[in-house]
Amino acid sequence: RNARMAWWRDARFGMFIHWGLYSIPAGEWHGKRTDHIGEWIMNDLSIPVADYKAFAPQFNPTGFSAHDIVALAKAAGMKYIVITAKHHDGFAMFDSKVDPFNIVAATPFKRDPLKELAEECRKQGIKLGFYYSQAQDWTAPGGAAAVRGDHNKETGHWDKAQDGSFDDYLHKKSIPQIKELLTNYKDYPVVVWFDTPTKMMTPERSAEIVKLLNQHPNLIWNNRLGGTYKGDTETPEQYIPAQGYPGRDWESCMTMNDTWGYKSFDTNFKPTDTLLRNLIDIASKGGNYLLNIGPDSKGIVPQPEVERLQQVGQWLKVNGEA
Ligand code: FUL
Repeated sequence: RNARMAWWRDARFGMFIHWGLYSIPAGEWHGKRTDHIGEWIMNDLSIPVADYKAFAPQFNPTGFSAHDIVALAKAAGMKYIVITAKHHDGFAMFDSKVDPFNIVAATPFKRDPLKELAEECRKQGIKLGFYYSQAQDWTAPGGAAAVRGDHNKETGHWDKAQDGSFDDYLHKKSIPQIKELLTNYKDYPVVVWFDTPTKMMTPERSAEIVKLLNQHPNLIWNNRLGGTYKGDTETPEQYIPAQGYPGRDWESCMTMNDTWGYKSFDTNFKPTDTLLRNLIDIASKGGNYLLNIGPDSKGIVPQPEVERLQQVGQWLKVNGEA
């Protein structure tokens, strides 16, 4: 375990990327603005499955450049990237044979950003990990949904199209896609970042995924898989634990504004010195800082995020060991 964690413990600073179809509504749908995080818009505004899926043919992020994003992470002094391979909306940002609701099969873009990032990370010498929402999936029949608002109190669903068996979803989509992610990108991912297990990820179901993960002995995964699995890393979200986590590896994930997925009207960006103080605070307590960017529907990283990352990198160059 110590050998496996060594690079991660040295890294201190990584880039989180939340990017998906939700960058198209960008926080607003049919004249309604969500005051919650952008990648939750489908759930928060109860968007029907068919309407949400209709974003896919509109998704053509020709401004996406794996080269530029990896170069930006490097310029910032970051040592790894973790990107949303599939968020709760169920849309796969990678070439998936398991389910056609993905960026290659369902959009005019037809490219696999994970593959392009993997190639660039290899070239530019930084690590790559994948975020995967293993339980919540709001567009696949049977997928889980956190119970919110006036949705079904048991399933969290708001559309008949979401009806189905969770075990079917798990065995026909979630686990097969995790397999794809673990095998289609050569030496990557080095991290799998699970999220929101919900009550559906029982110990038995979680164990099926652990079996897969164990076939990749160098893989690092977080504490959000489910069951009683603690994973390798604690994941404080949007805060820095006062005392760190003695005896545990941990990573504070944080946004620069108030959303993970792009929202056109969220301009509440933290100043660069706050980001630097966070990095220093976290590093001094033995943790990692996973700082998020949210590319827009063209694949472009918002300018305020680019500027801040460049400034952090400049500071590290002068004052740090980067
Ligand atoms: C949360 C998710 O529900 C958010 O959308 C985001 O991905 C964050 C990092 O984790 O729990």
